[in-house]
Amino acid sequence: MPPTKTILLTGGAGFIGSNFVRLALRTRPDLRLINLDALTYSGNLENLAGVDTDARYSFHHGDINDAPLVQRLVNEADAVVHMAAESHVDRSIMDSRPFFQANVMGTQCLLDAVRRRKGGPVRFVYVSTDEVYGSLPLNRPELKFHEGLPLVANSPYAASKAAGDLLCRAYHETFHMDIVTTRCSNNFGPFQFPEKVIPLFVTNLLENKKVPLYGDGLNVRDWLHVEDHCEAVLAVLDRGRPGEVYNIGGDNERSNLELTRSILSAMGKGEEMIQPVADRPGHDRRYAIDASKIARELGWKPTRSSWPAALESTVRWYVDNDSWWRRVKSGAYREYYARQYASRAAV
Ligand code: NAD
Ligand code: TDX
Repeated sequence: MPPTKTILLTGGAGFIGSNFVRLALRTRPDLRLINLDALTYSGNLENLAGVDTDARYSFHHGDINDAPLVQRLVNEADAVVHMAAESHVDRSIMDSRPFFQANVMGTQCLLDAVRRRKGGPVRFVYVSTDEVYGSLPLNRPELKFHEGLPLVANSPYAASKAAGDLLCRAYHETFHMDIVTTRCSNNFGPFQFPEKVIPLFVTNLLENKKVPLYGDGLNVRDWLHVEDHCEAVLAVLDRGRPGEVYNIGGDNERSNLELTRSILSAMGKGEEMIQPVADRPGHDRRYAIDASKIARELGWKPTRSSWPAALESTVRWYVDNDSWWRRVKSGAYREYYARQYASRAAV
């Protein structure tokens, strides 16, 4: 079947974007993908090795704030999936400016290009995050994030993503544009930049370094395999209702301590490798997702996230892809790591 639909994907050289490209090319012969990515520190064309020669895929090196380029690519597309972002909470605490440039101004630039698209606006899927809802208490396990909650962002990263959510809402209400927003929980899987907790801990252990656990280690995250997230985004692209928000989650809550112990056990390491360090400022205590709306309306359910097998296969991917993470963990990464953990004294 020849492709019938062209998707402009932003941020396709990052962790989730590159997994989206792989999954879409493998499972969706009807789609052609244009990947627009600025190749910031976390964007890496190696993440696309092997699939980048597919005739249904093309890459454009550029910034989502480059209005003429964005307009040209939007004019060629039948839909936009917007994933490009500054994505790491700790970096947003060190310097929030790039987050507002990319996550707010970049989103606004894309929305304007879709509004002015030659031939009329097309569907715009905004990939947001559960962090826009703020934090849940540990002593109320029955509480979960649902789509009707107000946005209560606690980190500069979350505030920049929430601003994007509000822009999407405003463009839908004001200009009647076909915009759908997703809010997903923490992803894990291959090609994740080793500043995020799972690849950081696994690769530290492979280097025989300790793992820096923030605070009391009892903060909870809801873990979802990246391909489950990408399938949910495809379902929203195909069948999401205009103007709606869809939560995406794995119903897989783990404390950071529990996660760390699972990684240690998968790697045959002991608890002496845990280094407690000062807490992240404004550290959200618990994320938990009510994903019943996307299940009910779009029939999506996670199929790849069952724990501990999915975590163990992710650990194995980093063990087997030594040259990928060693290259990524060199150069400018070393400076970031030294700065980040110099400010987090061991406790
Ligand atoms: P990532 O940092 O691995 O990738 C981000 C990509 O965006 C990189 O390839 C980068 O080069 C590109 N990019 C950044 N600024 C750009 C700009 N101005 N112009 C063009 N490209 C630019 O991030 P990720 O973890 O893959 O996250 C992707 C999206 O999913 C983000 O929008 C993030 O907020 C959201 N999200 C992530 C998670 C998670 O657990 N990682 C969970 C929920 C939502
Ligand atoms: O060194 C560490 N030690 C530690 O204890 C790091 C990097 C993290 N942590 C803790 C902080 C969090 O409670 O682990 C948990 C997960 O941290 P991150 O991997 O930084 O993810 P998080 O802050 O939860 O945000 C992630 O999920 C939502 C993504 O980075 C976001 O892009 C996404 O929106």
